[in-house]
Amino acid sequence: NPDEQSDLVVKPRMKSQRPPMYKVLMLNDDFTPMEFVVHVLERLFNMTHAQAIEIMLTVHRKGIAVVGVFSHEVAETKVAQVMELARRQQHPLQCTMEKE
Ligand code: NFA
Repeated sequence: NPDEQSDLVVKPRMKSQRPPMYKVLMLNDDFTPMEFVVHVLERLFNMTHAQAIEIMLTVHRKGIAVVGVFSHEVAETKVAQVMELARRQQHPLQCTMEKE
């Protein structure tokens, strides 16, 4: 009976469609003040002061760190907000996003 399960007849299974998530990454540079980075992390990524210092130091030491994981739309907004705050203060701070 071809409708019975066998090795050759496979029931279609629905894949659970979770939306892709995006890492927001912050890059180190030699000029942006540490306190500005901490301020950005507190303000835009809802971190405590202690968390913000920890992540800022990770970026400073390792060159790059994930600062959050969001939907595509939220990640794009966060990147744009970081870049706008940095631009307004004329800091070269860079922020980007990539698919998880
Ligand atoms: N490296 C910067 C400094 O020494 C601090 C910094 C940390 C910049 C994280 C960018 C990102 N002032």
